[in-house]
Amino acid sequence: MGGPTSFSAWGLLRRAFGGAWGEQWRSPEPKAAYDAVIVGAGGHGLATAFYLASEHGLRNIAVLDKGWLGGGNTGRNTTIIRSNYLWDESAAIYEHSLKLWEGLSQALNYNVMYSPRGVMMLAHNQHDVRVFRRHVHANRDQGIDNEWLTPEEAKVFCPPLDIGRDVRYPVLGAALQRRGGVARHDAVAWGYARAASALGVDIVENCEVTGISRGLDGAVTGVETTRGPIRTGKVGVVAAGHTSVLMAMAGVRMPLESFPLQALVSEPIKPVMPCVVMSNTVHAYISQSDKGEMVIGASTDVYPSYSQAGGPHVAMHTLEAICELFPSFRRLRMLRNWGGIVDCTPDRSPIIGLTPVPGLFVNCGWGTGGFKATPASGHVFAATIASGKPHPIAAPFNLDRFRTGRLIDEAAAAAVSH
Ligand code: FAD
Ligand code: PYC
Repeated sequence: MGGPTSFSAWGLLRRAFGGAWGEQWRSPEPKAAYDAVIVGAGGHGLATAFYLASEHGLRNIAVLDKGWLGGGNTGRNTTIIRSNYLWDESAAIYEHSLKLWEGLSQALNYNVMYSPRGVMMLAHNQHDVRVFRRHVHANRDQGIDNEWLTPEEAKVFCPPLDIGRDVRYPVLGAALQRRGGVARHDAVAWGYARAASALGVDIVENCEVTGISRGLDGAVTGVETTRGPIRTGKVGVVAAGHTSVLMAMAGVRMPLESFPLQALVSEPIKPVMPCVVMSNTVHAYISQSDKGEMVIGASTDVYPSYSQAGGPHVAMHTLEAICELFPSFRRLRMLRNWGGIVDCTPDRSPIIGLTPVPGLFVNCGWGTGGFKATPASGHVFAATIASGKPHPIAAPFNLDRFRTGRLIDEAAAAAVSH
């Protein structure tokens, strides 16, 4: 993909969809010094910069990316948005996000195509039924919408779904969050980038951070990059998949493993799929994009890796599951597949906040589920960087929990960690 001056599909897309911004915006040369530097121009990094500038008045800031903005997981995910998590800490941050999604197109003056078409999570065995019903009760206590459907009600909500009893994974019921849905991932990156850029933020592409410099007192003094050194007293690392590598540059060891996670899309067809369906037990989820493609996601590979392609057998398993749940999709041809690198913590919950290095902040560990968190993640991380203190919603997601043992064990509570 192209850099700032090259002729590329990305450049064409940006000009086509970016409107006035697409015509005028060029990735700038980095300045010698900034008040804060954000490493990673994914949705989370761009949202952080936007809220730093719009809510905290910090405008002399830069977002650096080794590639192009939105080229990481932000531009590779299946865009499922929901807030139906079990534990109060998780529900609080994902619901904060869902509320921000509801007004995001207006806030950014950019259509992110947020579409609350409902996310339905299928139960295939007694364990699933108990887990999802527990989620429904917990969410209602938390003031979050979630309801239990019988198989027949699930079929009414999603007509292509097969609820026959003679399949390998019969549908025993489903949890439905009606306010859940999807958005256009590229538009989220572009919308935050355009709004941050308009407030004076420098977004510098093709600028890899290769070192983090520290003073004699141990505090951050700047970053080394492939486009030269930059001085700053505040660095926020938001580089999903590569966090451990970056934090090691400052001598901080992270409790993270990186895995490939993949997705694929079918040829486009007329609208047939009215909602999002997730089946954690058989590891498949599906929705239909506004272009008509079926957007299908698989589970992570079993082995850690930095490869941006998942194992073909993982995709095959997913397609088998989709064909069984939706027999009418069997004849669809798959058009393309791709992968991203997600970083996962032992409790499958994110890390947001301060680090043992003064001036160094980290936001990572969103694993397979950080797209939906983009607005809230940026919002609470910006407040944390600006004040030097954890935002109350971010506070439970501190790095120290892996020393104290106060984990947020969303992974153990759900059928899987998605
Ligand atoms: P990214 O968008 O990956 O941004 C990180 C950036 O850091 C990258 O652009 C990278 O180039 C840059 N970077 C890395 N190292 C350096 C360096 N040394 N110097 C400078 N820059 C650097 N989540 C959901 O909520 N719902 C879903 O349906 C969903 N589906 C998914 C499906 C797939 C196939 C994948 C891969 C992920 C999915 N996710 C989903 C997860 C979600 O995509 C991520 O959690 C989220 O996008 C992370 O956003 P980010 O901004 O932190 O990371
Ligand atoms: O977190 O909802 C999710 C999700 C769906 C697919 C990948 N992650």
